Amino acid sequence: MSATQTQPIIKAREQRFNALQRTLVLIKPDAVQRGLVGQIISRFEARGLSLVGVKLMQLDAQLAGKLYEPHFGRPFYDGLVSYMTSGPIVAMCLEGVDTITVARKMMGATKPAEAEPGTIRGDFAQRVDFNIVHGSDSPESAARELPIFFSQEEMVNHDPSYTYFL
Ligand code: DAT
Ligand code: MG
Repeated sequence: MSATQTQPIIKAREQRFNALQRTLVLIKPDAVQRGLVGQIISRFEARGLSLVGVKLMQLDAQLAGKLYEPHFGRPFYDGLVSYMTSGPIVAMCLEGVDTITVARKMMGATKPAEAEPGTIRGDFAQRVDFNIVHGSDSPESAARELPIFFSQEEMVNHDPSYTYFL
């Protein structure tokens, strides 16, 4: 190879997509009612996570129960299901690098009093039972939760240019 020739730095599409991870994020009913949808989505967009699925939904008790099945039987479970069905939510599938960890960090601690300023809960929420966003907490949770909200066809395939360098 001559000195002027370089190795291609752009990896094959399949290889690049293997570096990406998808997660479920929900904007809960109180945040929709308070008009925070745009601000919350903007934060994830600004961080570089791609919106690959989005829908406005009214959950019923069955769907909310499916999402929070791991919490069934906890003292706050019934209240949580009533809260999640009290009005429309926005469901999103976000994609990026280490998306699950990044989205959870951006959301802040479950209890808003413990959430750092600069996080979504730390900036917009006061109560644990009205903590305005949900995010899958592990790859296993994302794999369980995403199909509750999105079929494969409802999630698009992006090819943002930053993935060329992954
Ligand atoms: P997270 O939403 O941060 O993943 P989690 O999975 O432990 O938190 O709990 C799910 C939701 O249940 C949480 O967002 C709000 C509600 N919740 C949790 N602990 C609670 C409590 N002690 N009192 C009232 N609601 C609670
Ligand atoms: Mg959780």
